[in-house]
Parts: sequence; C-alpha cells; structure tokens
Amino acid sequence: MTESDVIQPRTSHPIGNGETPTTDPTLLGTRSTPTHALAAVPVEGPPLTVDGFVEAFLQELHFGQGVQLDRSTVNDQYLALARTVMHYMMAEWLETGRRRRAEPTKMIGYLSAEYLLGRQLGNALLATELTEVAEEGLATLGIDLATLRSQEIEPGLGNGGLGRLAACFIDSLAVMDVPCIAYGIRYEYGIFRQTFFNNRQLEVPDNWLRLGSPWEFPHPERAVQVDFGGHTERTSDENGREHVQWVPSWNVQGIPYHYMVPGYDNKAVNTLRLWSAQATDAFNLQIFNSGDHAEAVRSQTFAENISKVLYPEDSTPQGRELRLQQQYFFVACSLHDYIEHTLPADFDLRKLPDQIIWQLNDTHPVIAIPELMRILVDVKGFEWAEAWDITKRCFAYTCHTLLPEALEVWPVDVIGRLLPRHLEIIFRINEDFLIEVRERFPGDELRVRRMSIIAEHPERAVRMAYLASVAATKINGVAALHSELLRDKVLPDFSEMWPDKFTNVTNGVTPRRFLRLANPKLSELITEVLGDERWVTDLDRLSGLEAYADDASFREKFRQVKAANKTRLFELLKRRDGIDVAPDNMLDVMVKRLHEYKRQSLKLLHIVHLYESVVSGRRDISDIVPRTFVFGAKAAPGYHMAKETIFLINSVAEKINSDSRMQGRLAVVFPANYNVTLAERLIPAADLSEQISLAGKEASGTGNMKFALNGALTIGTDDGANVEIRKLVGDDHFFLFGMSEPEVAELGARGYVPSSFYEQNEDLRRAVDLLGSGEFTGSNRDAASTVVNDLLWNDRFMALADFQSYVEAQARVDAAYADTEAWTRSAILNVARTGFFSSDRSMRDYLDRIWLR
Ligand code: 26W
Repeated sequence: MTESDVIQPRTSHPIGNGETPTTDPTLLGTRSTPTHALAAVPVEGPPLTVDGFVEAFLQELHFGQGVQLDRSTVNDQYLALARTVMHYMMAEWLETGRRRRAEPTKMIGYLSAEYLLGRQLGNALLATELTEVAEEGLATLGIDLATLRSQEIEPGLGNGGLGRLAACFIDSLAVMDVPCIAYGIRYEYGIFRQTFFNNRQLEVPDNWLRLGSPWEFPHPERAVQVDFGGHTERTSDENGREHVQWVPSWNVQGIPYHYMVPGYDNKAVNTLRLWSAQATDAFNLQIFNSGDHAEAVRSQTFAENISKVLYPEDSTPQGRELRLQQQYFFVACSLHDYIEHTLPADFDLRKLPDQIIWQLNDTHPVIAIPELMRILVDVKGFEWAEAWDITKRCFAYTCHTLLPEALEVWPVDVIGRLLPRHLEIIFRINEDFLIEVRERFPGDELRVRRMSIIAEHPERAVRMAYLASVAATKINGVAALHSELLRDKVLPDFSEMWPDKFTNVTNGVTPRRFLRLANPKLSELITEVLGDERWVTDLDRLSGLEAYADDASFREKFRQVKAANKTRLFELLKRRDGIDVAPDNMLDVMVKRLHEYKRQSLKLLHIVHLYESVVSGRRDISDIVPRTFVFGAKAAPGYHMAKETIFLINSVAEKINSDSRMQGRLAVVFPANYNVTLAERLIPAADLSEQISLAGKEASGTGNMKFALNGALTIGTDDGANVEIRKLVGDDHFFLFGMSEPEVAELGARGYVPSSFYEQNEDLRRAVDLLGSGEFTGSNRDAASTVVNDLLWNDRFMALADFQSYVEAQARVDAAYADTEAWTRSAILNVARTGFFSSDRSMRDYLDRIWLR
C-alpha cells in the first residue's frame, strides 16, 4: 500500500466534490493581507556595545523566554542569545527586503531539496560582528559563550556534499549582495544521528527541533495549497481551443518558515524559505464532519508526513513515492510563492525570464519544469508555445554526479497517479522535443530512443536529468573534469545537439564558516600578515601568504596553530566520544559519506597493510611514522556494503588500538555522527586529507577544498576538483596516485579482474588475507566476508588496482612529513594557493556563465 492509498479510497474528493480545489479562503488571500497604507517605521537593532548587548539579552531572557537569569537553563540562555543576535540582523534583513522591492532586479530562485546548514549561532555572531561583545557581555553575567554555542543542535537538512554546497552558495550570495531566495523543505527530522553498537552503525532519528528553533519565522498566513492525485478533464472554448483542468483528489498546505541568511560586513541579509507540510483545513474539516475523527487525525498525519523526514539516501534514489511528493510539494510551494506573492500582482509573465532564474540543484526539483508549464498554460491561459518559450529561459540545471544509479528516474505510473497533469505535460514536452531531434538528425531512430525523456526499459519512466537538459538554458557540472565527463559521457547526445548549453562551474566553500569561524587561530595569523581581514570576502588575497612560506618564524607560528587545533579537537573527541588521541601523531583524515566509489576500503587496506607488516615482523614499529587515521562517515541505512565497511573499520580500529605492539604509533579513530559541527573541528586539525575516489567517479568533492584551505596536504587521485587543487598548489605539494580517468576506462574495457592484482602483489595479498581471516572480527570470518569477497571478486571501483600506487604515495607522505620545515612550507602554500575555491568565486562564475546570460 502506498501512502496515497491510505486516504484516497475513503474520501475521493475530500476538498469539494470535483470543484476547482483552490477555494480555501484562508490560504489564498495573502496579497491583500499587508496594510500598505501604513508607513514603515525606521528599524534599528540594539546598540553594538557590551551594555547594549547585555540589556537586549536580558530582555529576551525575561520577555522572550519568561525566565529570570538565576532560574534559567543553558537552553533558555542559548535561545535568548540567538534571539538577541537576530535583533541585530533584523534591521538589515528588513532593509534588504525594502531595497530589493524598490529596485527589482533579476533574482536567483535556488531550488534545493537539501541545505546542510550547520550551527547558526557562530555564523550569526560573525556576521553581526558581535562575537567579542557577546563574549564579554555574557561573561559579566557569569555565562560562557562557548557553552551556549555548543547547546545548538545543527539543522542537518542534507545528506552530504550537495546539501552543504547549497548552504555555502547561499552564504556567498548574501555576502555578494545578490538577490536570491533559497527554497527548500523544513524536514522535521534531518539526517539521522549515527551511533555505534558492537561496531555497527545504528541510526537514531534527528529530532533537531526538540529544544526549540530560534532561527526561524513561520508564516502560516502565507500558506500555499498543493494538490495531488485525481484526473484531468478537457473542455473546448468558443474558439475551439482546448482547456485542461486538473481535478486533484487531495491536497496539503505548505507553511513557509523564513530564515535569515546574513552577508558579511555588507548589511545584506537574504532569505531561506523552507516549507513545512500541514493538512489543509478544508481537508480536515470534511473528514471531521463526516464523523470519522480518527480518520481526520490520520489524514493530518498523512499530510504532515511529506516534510517529516529527509531521505538519508545519497546517490542511490529509491524511487519512493513519498520522495516525489516531497519534491513536488516544495517546488509547487516555491513557484506559487514567487509568482503569486513576490511578483507584483499585475506582473506580465512574458517577462518572467528577466526577473528570475530557477537554479535546479540536481534533479530533485526538476518537477518544477512541468509545474511552471501547468501554471502558464492551465492557470494563466498561455498558448503552449509561448509558455514553453518562457519556461525554457527560466531554468538552469546543475548535475552533481556521474554514477548512473544516482540519476533519478520516476516510473510513469507513479507520476501519473500523483501528478496526472504533469505527466501529460512531460509527454507533450517529450513529443515536441523528439520532433526536434528528428529534424536535426533525420533517420536516426536509435538516437531518438536514446534521447527520449521517457525510458521504455526496464519500465516506462521519466528520466529527470533529460527533462532538465531539454528545458534548461544551461547545464553545468561541478568541477572541470566532471563537466567534461558530463558532456562527453553522461549526456553526449544532448551536448551534440546543444553544445552551448554546457558549461562548468567548479564548486567552492564559504571561507566564513570553513576558515574564519572554524579556524580562528589561522585566521588571526593570516590577518596579521596580510594586514587586514579583506581576505574573508576576497579569498584570492591568500596568495599574499606565498612569501611567508619561506619565513622560518612564520612557519613556526603556523605549526603552533595546527598544534593548538589538534589539542582543541582531541579535547572534543575526549568529551564527545571518550576517545583518547596521541597528541603528536600525524593526523590523517578521511571524512565524507560512506560510499564504495569513495573507497574507504582502500584506506582500510592500507592501514591493515601497515599493521600486518609490523605484526608479521617484516617491519619494525619504530620505522612507522606515527599516524592517527581518522574516519568520519555515515552510511545510508539501506546500503548494506557501506554498513559492512563501517563495521570493518570499527573492528580494525578496536584491534589495532588495543595492540600494545603498536605503541600508539598506529591508531584508528572513528568518531560517530560526522556532521558539519564535527567537520569544523576536524578539518583545521588535519595534516593529511584523503581524497581517494576512483578517478571519474567523484563529481567534485568540497571537503578536499576545506582541507587544503586549512593547510592539510592532500593524498588524492586525479578526480573531481582534486585535479584543480593539484594544478593550483603544484605537484610538489600534493600526493597524487592511482589511475587517471582514461586509464580507468581502458582497464574497464579490457576487463578488470581484481583477483589478479591480489595474486600479483604480496603486500596486498597479506592485507586482504588478514582482513578476511577473522583477525579483526573476533575470529568470525563471515563478518568480514561481504567486504572482502566484494573486493576480490567484484571491486567495481578498482581499489585493488590502485592499491600499490596508493601505498607508494603514502610512503612519500611519510618521507615528506619527516621533514617538518618542508612539510610546513607545503601546508602554507596549500593555503596560499587555494583562494580559488571560495564559493564567492563559484557564485561569480554562475552569474557570468549562467544567471546573467
Ligand atoms: C537519493 C538521490 C540522490 C542522488 C544524488 C541524492 C543525492 C544525490 C547527490 C547528487 C549526491 C551528492 O551530494 N553529490 C555530491 O555533490 C557535491 C556538490 O557538488 C560534490 O562535491 C560531490 O562530488 C558529489 O558526490
């Protein structure tokens, strides 16, 4: 039974017996709600002084939280502090809105199903330049700012790279004062909290709202009704023109929650608008009046399920109907919000492409394309051709993957059941498109079949990436190599047809969160030598550090910063996970989602190889350069191989860490629940960054950028943005290993046989054998067999083929690390040469290559 079956049979038209389902007056009257006759009153935040701050804070505590200082909990204080800081941002938020309404320019509508925001308080304090004032002011009350900061539960409304990228991008747009509304879903439960039990991953629901959510403003009066299900009806008008009416069978409403997205030092604050699903009153009432109270409550739950939980799948869409409901839900709310509430009432929609560009963050919001067509044709009365001409200029599409299994495909019957009108529109778009293909390539029916938006096998399904490609003005990949492969291997037919649609924008990361906030000590050092803080919004200025790489006293200071960051991390790991970390080891870090293509198992093989070489007596422990290997990774709950890999890593860690022969010179730590908050502590402390995906599989990576910017050296393949990092920092300051993408393709074509690598490489054989022997898994061989057998007999991502090269590169790392001065020099050059990876630069590229074209 699907979710929609639950209510459909009982109440076929719960909102009004086939009438146009847009009649709920509480939902639609928002345009008349504001009383524009009133004059705006100037808004000013509290004074930027310690006294002013303390007064504002106490006001919030007393009148916002309703508690006296001596009775207040840490949570009361945190909430009051958050609200206080927001008062300082508020004037700028309101002013930004006023300014934008007064001089409307083209804006960005960023559509993303995920925003992995991380904690808000630190960033808000930074944006308002209140950090010191707050620290001092709170201290006068006997409150420690750091304690309040750690009270915040981060909103984990994303899975990994794609969601974090969205958060970095909206930060940069605010910093650059570019008008943008970012739209998404206010999941009640974000990415699950990971715990370990008997070395296995357990998932705990992430109830991030449970202690209150001070950063959001709900606007129930701006609710939007979203329809689902039902059928379509056709009528002809007096001119013989056909009109289609969608008669849906159920609906929900979307309540917008507004979040401020502050800039930096520029008085601009943008808006993030996340939608929460609720049952509509009409919907509830009808069932309630029929006397079935239990059913009324049940249907309410049903509606609210839509924004209940983030799907924890990363790269492997499950094709679940609820996921499509989520996608349509937030996209329909967002388009409606913009067209009906943001544009002036008399706006001429033919000019829509001059006013907005909708950026599709992967295929998750692609249903927006037929939705805009539906609005224009069915609701606003446009002719198809004109509507299509408008729609085509309103969307741009970013692809974030190369894995075929990550490309979303929706079965035709699922879309037909949930969104019958949209399915018709998709068919019509496809029909017209295929006519175009036939005109361009007469007689090439094979090509027509290849390019069709509708796949016929294994079942009839809509290829969302193709729909996006047909409609979008621009299609971009997220790193140079990725964009090339996207053009030539994933969408070759489309790039042949429309070469100009394809472009690249290499990803970036926000220097505010990932350098200035996460690494205050390095920031201070940078500011000291560059003379000012302009680098925070102009990251190319980091090149000014080049000269200091040769300055011995600067190198010493740089090392002190790294050492202090390690201490800070180790204190956290002790407190958070009870983990003890040897203070002087090289810190070798691999943090990212657990996925076969990212090859955590390759790193595990290297660790086991080192361990084996010591316990077998082939190497003396004193010859090992002391290292602590850190893993951080969540596995999708249904991803068996990934979960088995986590189990193996934990098992290996347990064994190695308790083996006194290692003398602490070889240690493996795997703190549970890697998230943005932990990343902010881990990355600044790292010496070595592991970016070891099989070439041609990681679209870009953004963790790689964060590490380099914080002065870690990278060991990596020629994949994703690693390619660009290596070019910029130079071969001498980057440890390259592994096959290149063409070599991978060639080996694949020849026929890859992993066991032949196993047989020919003694170190590899010994490592694999030890891993499979049960040595690490309580003599239970089977416990390791899923991963080990896969490596030996399948190894889709060629870990065994790259093993030798990886081990050799790791030996170069050891040698390089032994020369402290040279290592530090390389680390400094990594910082100095990676200013390019600011997300501010990415945003400029989007503006130049996509949004303002
Ligand atoms: C469940 C369906 C699904 C499919 C794909 C969910 C999520 C995805 C994303 C495309 C996964 C993702 O986060 N991709 C990452 O995007 C980053 C930002 O561009 C890149 O840096 C990473 O290389 C890419 O894996």
